[in-house]
Amino acid sequence: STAQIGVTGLAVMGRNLARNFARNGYTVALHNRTNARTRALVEEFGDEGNFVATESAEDFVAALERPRRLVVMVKAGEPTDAVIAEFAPLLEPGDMIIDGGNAHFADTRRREKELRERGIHFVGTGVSGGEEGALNGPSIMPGGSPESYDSLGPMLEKISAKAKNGDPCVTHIGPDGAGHYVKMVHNGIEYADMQLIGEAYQLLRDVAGRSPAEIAEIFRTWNTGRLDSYLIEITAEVLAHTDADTGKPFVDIVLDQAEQKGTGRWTVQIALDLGVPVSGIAEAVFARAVSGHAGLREASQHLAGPSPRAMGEDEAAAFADRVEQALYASKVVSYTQGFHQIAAGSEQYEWNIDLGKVAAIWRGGCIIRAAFLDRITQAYEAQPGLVSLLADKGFAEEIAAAQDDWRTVLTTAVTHGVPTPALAATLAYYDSLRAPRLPAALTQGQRDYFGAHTYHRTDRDGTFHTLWGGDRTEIDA
Ligand code: NBP
Repeated sequence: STAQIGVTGLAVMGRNLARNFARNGYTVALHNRTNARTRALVEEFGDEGNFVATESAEDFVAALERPRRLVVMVKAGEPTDAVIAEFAPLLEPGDMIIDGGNAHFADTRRREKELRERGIHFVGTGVSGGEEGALNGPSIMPGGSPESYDSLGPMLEKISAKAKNGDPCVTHIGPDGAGHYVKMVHNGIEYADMQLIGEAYQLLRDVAGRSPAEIAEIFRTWNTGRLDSYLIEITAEVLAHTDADTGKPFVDIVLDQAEQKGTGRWTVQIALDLGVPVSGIAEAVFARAVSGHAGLREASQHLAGPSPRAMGEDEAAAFADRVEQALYASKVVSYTQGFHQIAAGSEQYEWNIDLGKVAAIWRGGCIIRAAFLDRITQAYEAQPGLVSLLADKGFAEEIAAAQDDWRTVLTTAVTHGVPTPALAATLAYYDSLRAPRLPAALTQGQRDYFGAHTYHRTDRDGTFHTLWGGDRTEIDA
């Protein structure tokens, strides 16, 4: 038993993670259901480090030094349970199973509990950064017991991405499902980011009349400022790309039906259960759904829209600047909503998640890495009990400076008939929080009228009902 870590499941993610461990000096035991994958890895990359290729579960487990650290990178869902069922009987108390797949945190909670009862640490771990990240340094979000992090943390810190200041992009998120939960919300925020960028693109295209190549340049400029992020960077690359077959902009030859694997949908489903308004993320998930309803869209081509309006050159240039303001403000709001969801999950499941640390480990490696995450960390460090990112003075001031443009962009979008669901939902959230009074008072009145659901008053304590069907006197309920 010579290997400090083992990886089973050697498709793109597992194979790159195994190589990453090996390149960092660890001896890595390898295993895959289909042995051909294991052999291929050793053949192609065996000279990158020390690998111990194994072809059975028993040999794999025997190759690992104790306490064993066994990383599972198989397809999430039933395959994960199958792998646990295969390996758990071969393990001993104190050993660790690290699930790096995109598991649902509820599954992780169940698996962690079952394995804990057998003395095995189950470390549900979010891994972000795609195959590139897995190889060169992902952002890593491990849950599970503090003891497991003591043993595993230093290794994860070594293979993880590093932020610009050198900090490793990994931290112990919290017990049982906390890591996979945070990874889920990370992906939800990623959906919102992508949708907001998509809406900004469409406004620049359809309202400001810019070509994809011109928009690529605009995004490149934005990427040098406060929007500096991986997603803005790759957006410029995609927009600048020309299709080799047709010579057309690549973005114009791709079918406009967005697919999804489910983590965005989970985020919204859980947000509904917890009562957390993540409207930016929800609109992003719905926008992908709308795009995929090809028949519905086809049948709607006759629906009326506004008369086309052309924008003068000066106006278009000024509009592009306004779109940057709107995109930034909406981005701040969607992160605000995502962090609210993490805080709510942390409270519900007693995870005690440090929100500032979550922002800090997203600064490198992951898909939503962005310069402004530093600001989020600073905001939570300055005020650990911060109720909302919008309550941070710095963010509030930035949005105050952006809001006129944000509103102009949305009224322009409406006038031109360009759909901007996520930009609009995030502004509506902002205005809802700001509003001194909400029509919820009327909602309560309606509920009391049709269902005697009662209401509270602003001027005195108690629960009340009005006799709507009678003389409309108010009674204590
Ligand atoms: P896949 O999700 O495509 O899974 C393929 C692997 O699962 C293969 O090693 C396969 O073995 C194994 N497997 C399956 Br399928 N059923 C199995 C079973 N019943 N027992 C044992 N092994 C089984 O691989 P991936 O794209 O590398 O992703 C791995 C995990 O990482 C997933 O959970 C994914 O959601 C997550 N993730 C992926 C990304 C990404 O960018 N792709 C990013 C972050 C996280 P075989 O070779 O014998 O078929």
